[in-house]
Amino acid sequence: MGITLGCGLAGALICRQRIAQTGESTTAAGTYCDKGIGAAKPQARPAPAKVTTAEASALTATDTAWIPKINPNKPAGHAHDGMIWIPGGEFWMGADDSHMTDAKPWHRVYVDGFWMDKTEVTNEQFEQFVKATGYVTVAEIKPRLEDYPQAKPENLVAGSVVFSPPDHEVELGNHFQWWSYVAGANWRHSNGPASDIQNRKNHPVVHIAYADALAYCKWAGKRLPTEAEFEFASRGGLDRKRYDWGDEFMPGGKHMANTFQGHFPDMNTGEDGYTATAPVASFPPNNYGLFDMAGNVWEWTSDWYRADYYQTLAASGQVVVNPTGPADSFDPAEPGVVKRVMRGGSFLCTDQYCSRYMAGGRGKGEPDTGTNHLGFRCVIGAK
Ligand SMILES: [Ca+2]
Repeated sequence: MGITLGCGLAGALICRQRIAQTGESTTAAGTYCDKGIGAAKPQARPAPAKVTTAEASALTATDTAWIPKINPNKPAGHAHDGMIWIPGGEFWMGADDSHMTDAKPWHRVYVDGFWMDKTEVTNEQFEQFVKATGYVTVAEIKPRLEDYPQAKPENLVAGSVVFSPPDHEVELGNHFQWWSYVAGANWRHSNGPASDIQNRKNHPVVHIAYADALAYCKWAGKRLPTEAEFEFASRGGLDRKRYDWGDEFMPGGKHMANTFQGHFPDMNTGEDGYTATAPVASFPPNNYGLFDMAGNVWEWTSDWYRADYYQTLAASGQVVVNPTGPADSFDPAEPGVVKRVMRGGSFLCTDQYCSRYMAGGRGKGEPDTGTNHLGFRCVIGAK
């Protein structure tokens, strides 16, 4: 999946209405990474704010001899349980993939060292947080009509968005064919009221809205990673590789991440062992010892999402130091809908639809919307 949903909680409540309004039913092959309501209409996309793609490409082409540098691996302060020291340094950030225009171009970034959770936050960890604080997640609260004035009152029920695949092949242009807003779905009931997490304590917590992730991180004395921190960490010191572990998706025929196999979205064969979330750390760690930085569940970062952000950074011609994202959000696929960046891809990612489990792949989602393939992890940094 290239996106979490394409229309968030508000959209989920009124999504059929929005589909009817757009009249969208198909899209060109290979464009699903930018998919959203109103996507696949490139003629409607505004030009980047500060620099054209051609200019940005020319800039980076002159700098390709630049060699990334990893900082000396000396942890700052004492060790933190369950966390890994990420040394920081300079690296090439982004990707060069025709299906991921928002991840272009390659640009140079420096990040300070930081500590990062070794795994995604688990159900067990989130349960400890809830027991200690009485926190109630966004998905457990009935939406208010004043916040979603376009929603039908009968649809204003607490719930979240769940992958609900059809049993037959469908056009990939309409993601509402496999996403449903399910009343009673939340982190304790990831597939709806009839499901529970009794046997999933070590799975990543899901149905987490941005505010939920922030609340947990604050309670834990941590924060969310920036997008640049996430990518630096996920690359594990490798330079411009396609995946966190190298250029080959399945080295030696081995699955390196929990992704989707079969036929999307109707037939998930689970050849990698899992048709939904896997217990954290079920797949090999990257070079830094981090697990599931690709696949399993999408993870929130603290950056606002702009499709043109990397072009703006590249145009500076400088190594960008500790970027924290643009000042505002703009997704040409859904103008007017603010989104945060998420990273890593999920168990639903496949090259049949969108392979954003790639090291430079970016995701995006509305802050109020959790799904059953979206979680998070935290960092402790200098900032
Ligand atoms: Ca899988």
